Amino acid sequence: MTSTVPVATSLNKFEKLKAEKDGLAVKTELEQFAQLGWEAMDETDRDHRLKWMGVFFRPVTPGKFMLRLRLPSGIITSEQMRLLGDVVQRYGDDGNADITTRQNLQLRGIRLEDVPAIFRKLEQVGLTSIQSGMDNVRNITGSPVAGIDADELFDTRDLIRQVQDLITNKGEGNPTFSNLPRKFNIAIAGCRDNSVHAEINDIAFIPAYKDEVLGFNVLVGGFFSGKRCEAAIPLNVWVAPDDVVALCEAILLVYRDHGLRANRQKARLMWLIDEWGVEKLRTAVETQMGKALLAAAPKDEILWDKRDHIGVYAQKQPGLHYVGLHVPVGRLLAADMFDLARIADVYGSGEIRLTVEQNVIVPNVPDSRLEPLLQEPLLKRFSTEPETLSRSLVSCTGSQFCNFALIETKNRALAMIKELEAELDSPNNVRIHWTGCPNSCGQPQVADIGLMGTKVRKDGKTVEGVDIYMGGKVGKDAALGNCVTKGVPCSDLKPVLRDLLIQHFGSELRQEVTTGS
Ligand code: SRM
Ligand code: SF4
Repeated sequence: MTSTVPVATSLNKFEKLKAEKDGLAVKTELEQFAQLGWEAMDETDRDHRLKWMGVFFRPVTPGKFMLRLRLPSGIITSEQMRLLGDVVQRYGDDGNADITTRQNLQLRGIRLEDVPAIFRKLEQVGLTSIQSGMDNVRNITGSPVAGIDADELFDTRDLIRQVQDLITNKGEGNPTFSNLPRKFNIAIAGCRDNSVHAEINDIAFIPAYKDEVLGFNVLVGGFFSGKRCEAAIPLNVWVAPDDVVALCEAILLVYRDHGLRANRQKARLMWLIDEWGVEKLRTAVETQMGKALLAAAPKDEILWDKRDHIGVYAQKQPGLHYVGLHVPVGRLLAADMFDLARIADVYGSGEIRLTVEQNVIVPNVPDSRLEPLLQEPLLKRFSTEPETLSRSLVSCTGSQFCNFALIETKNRALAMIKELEAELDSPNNVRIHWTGCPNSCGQPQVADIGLMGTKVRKDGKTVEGVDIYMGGKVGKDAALGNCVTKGVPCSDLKPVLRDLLIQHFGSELRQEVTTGS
């Protein structure tokens, strides 16, 4: 089945480039691009269509591409991690990897001439990066402790894998879903704490009982963009687990064929819901599925605050534990990747999990292996007991690699948190999220304190600054935060954050700061 995208009379730049040649077409041209080199190849293929393969041209570091993988549920094996470590190690100081806010990995420093060989290796270890950028479905998120959580309601791993296999044709590429009106996010939660941020996905499944059968209530239309941010709303549908894949397929087909395409700023699913109303979307989805859907269950099973999974926790399997490590702003070097792979092999079952907070979990650690694991030198940097402010720090890529960025984020976030921790005693975890521009990849609207990059005027000059968001609530009754202060120059930010932490989050000035000693 191929796309039946309606022909618009005047197409925007992106609809035009997709109509001229499907993004997936570049899959068969990679060898040719590798021989031509990034400077000589067609610019539209380089800057846009390569993203259908997960290969992102970076204008900030021309010639050094970013590779975005797909890791359903954020699960990766030690073998896969080692291979990715090999890839980034090859690029020396240019190479590293970032854990993303969708439980995924992005590799940096990639040379185009190496892409065909890298793809052959990815395939050998069962990894794919296909359809991870542009107008495709992004990495599908799920509980990072699915299958091992002592309190989980439903192990979502297999469902999430099935949805990815549908969308990508088991990693081969699927033209049925490669020309959506815009990007698309799906999350499936089987846990009690909404660890997927269901509310900010275009489709989210959250656990709910109907007539004593465990299935999912369905939310739709959540998204962030520079123009508008909305939490997902109920579709008024409950599905049994067996219908999850078919429902995803039906919603995607309805969105593909009816989603708005004229203006890219108004193309996400919520804009179609605005135009149609949620009832019409529901009817169209039923027609697509060829069957009536049940109404949503009156209540869902998200009952807890969101956990961050950092530390040591007993698994549902007796005698086994998962160990959550804090990875500062999600940045990994090749050596860290090798070390994580070794640790997973030596102490666990060779599996590693990633979280939407850009951290790592090592599952399946037996009682007897816990102590030696906690003594590993890597845990001095990737701690199981980080300080309260560092613990919940999240940051998007920022200007180091992203050309949309209005400010530097990751390095600044780390430096700022260290300075604040030196000045403050902070008894509570405070979720501070940095994002380099209004696209909100760092999700400032879900944070206790969200910092969104902007440009501001200071002393007659344009400098880097932030808009401050507060009030994001996660877990049960999740709600988006709002902008409370606009345009704070980054050079003036520390005292502003210090005051917010003292006034709202129970932090106190350390004695040595108050006495000046
Ligand atoms: Fe994002 C575009 C990075 C999660 C909203 N995002 C980009 C690009 C591809 C822009 C570019 O080409 O430079 C960034 C790549 C920079 C780089 O070199 O790393 C980028 N987004 C990221 C990541 C890596 C942030 C991070 O540091 O973790 C996340 C990758 C997730 C993944 O594994 O696939 C990432 N982006 C998000 C999220 C959060 C989420 O999904 O929970 C959002 C908000 C939620 C949403 O999409 O509704 C998000 N990214 C955007 C947008 C705004 C979309 C819109 O509808 O307008 C853009 C711009 C666009 O698509 O036009 C964007
Ligand atoms: Fe880039 Fe902006 Fe997304 Fe940060 S929020 S990664 S700066 S697009």
